[in-house]
Amino acid sequence: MEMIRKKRSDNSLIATYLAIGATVVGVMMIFGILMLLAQGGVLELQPAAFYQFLTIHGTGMIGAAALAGAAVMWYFLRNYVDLSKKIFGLNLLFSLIGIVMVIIGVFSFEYASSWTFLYPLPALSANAWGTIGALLYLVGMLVLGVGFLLMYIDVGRAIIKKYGSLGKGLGWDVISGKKAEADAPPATVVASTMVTIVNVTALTAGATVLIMNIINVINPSFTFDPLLAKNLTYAFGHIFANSIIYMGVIAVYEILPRYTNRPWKANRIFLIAWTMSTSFTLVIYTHHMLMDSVMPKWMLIMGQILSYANGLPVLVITAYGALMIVYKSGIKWDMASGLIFISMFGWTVGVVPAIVDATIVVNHVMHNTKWVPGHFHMYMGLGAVVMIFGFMYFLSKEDSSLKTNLFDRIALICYTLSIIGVSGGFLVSGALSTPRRWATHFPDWMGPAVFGAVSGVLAAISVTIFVIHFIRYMMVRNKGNEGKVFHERKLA
Ligand code: HEM
Ligand SMILES: [Cu+2]
Repeated sequence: MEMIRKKRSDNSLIATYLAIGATVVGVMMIFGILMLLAQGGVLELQPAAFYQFLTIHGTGMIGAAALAGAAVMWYFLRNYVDLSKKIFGLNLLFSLIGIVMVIIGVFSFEYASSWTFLYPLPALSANAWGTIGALLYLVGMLVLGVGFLLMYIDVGRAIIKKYGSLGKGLGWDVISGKKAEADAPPATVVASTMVTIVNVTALTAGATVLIMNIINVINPSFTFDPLLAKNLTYAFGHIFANSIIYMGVIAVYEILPRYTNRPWKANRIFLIAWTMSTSFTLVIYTHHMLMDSVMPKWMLIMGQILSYANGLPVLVITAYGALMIVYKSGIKWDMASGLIFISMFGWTVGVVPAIVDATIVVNHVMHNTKWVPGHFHMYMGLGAVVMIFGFMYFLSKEDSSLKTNLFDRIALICYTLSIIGVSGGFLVSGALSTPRRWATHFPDWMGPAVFGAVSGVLAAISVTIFVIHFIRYMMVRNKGNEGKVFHERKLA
């Protein structure tokens, strides 16, 4: 009983993470829609404003989705290892401070480097923005990153304490045959270990290059190697953005077994897949460097080959596992299980154009086109973020007696179609060779942008419905004992 009470009180912090994350995702969609309307020639928008929107949209989406993804990981991981709630709370605080600084930097001081802040752009803006804007943005990102870094260090500590090492968290002793498959770490622990390894690396690289940028903004005579900066920046950005889906997928591993009464076993193949994706994720950021002819050729070739393979092991093992666990299980479809299943579809479909783009020959033609946002909007918008929405419905069902209604179900269908529309619009634009990150488009390029904007409106409305349901759950559970009564009832 004590345990349940403690967990229920932790749930309110987890719910706060999710409410903030999902709300920010919804608000950022509005900036996405405005950008598409501007590109589509429907809305008159100053280019400077477009790039501010681009910056806040990219930063906000990745930051908010990572925040919500961390909540999914934390909710389930605490059942296996002893996590620090203080540090988890601290991460939220740091993130909020960072977000506020970024918002002020972008909207009050017109900072607009896009979320990739590629050196030396923060300092060299041709007077588009000044020192204060750049500092607010860069320091804000640093604060945000430090919060996440602390959290992953705590997660790593807890996993090492329980399992002996991060290698054992990935099940290496099972892979090597020293331990039986039956004693493999749970899927949640494996995924959390992977994310800890890649994100501690990513955040360290990110903090390093942010600090170098900050010094360069304050004192322009301090310069550093732009190629090193680009490597560090993409090591951060690529890995951190990727890690969201690897936190979200924990919802798949935990929720589907509860709905089907079948366990999700971490067998040897599963463990090997996760170890492969761990190492690939760390090195394939080099696919962002394919245009940098000064990079060592072997690195680019490696980046190319491994990019094909990057997420595939985990994706295949998870998609296959999800189909197997659901097949003839008599699963009850509701909002949570439905969203989780759709997320597997979005992830799978979104990876295909990514693999096409990772091919050097295609990359030379496609990389700076809207083909790229086309694939990542699919696997972020219909993969990672949907895992998070699915988890939100799961939590509200598990933790209260709040019922879903027809609106929720309509929103699920509308959301799915709308993200296919947004991503499809980007992919068509890419096939027409429309460059990405251009504030204005030629008339030939405008059609798919307008189509994407209309789809985007549908997505934003759907997310609003998801968020309203979740806020209602938070209100119900704050009202007092309802949740507790529910829990006791279920346990009885
Ligand atoms: C209604 C849904 C959405 C719409 C209408 C939308 C729209 C846009 C647009 C117009 C761009 C700029 C494209 C260009 O380069 O010309 C963009 C970029 C981007 N979006 Fe979205 N988006 C949506 C959802 C999302 C979601 C769910 C995520 C991630 C969780 C996301 C993450 C990003 C990122 C990371 C960029 C790249 C920013 C950059 O190039 O610096 N978006 N989006
Ligand atoms: Cu990448």
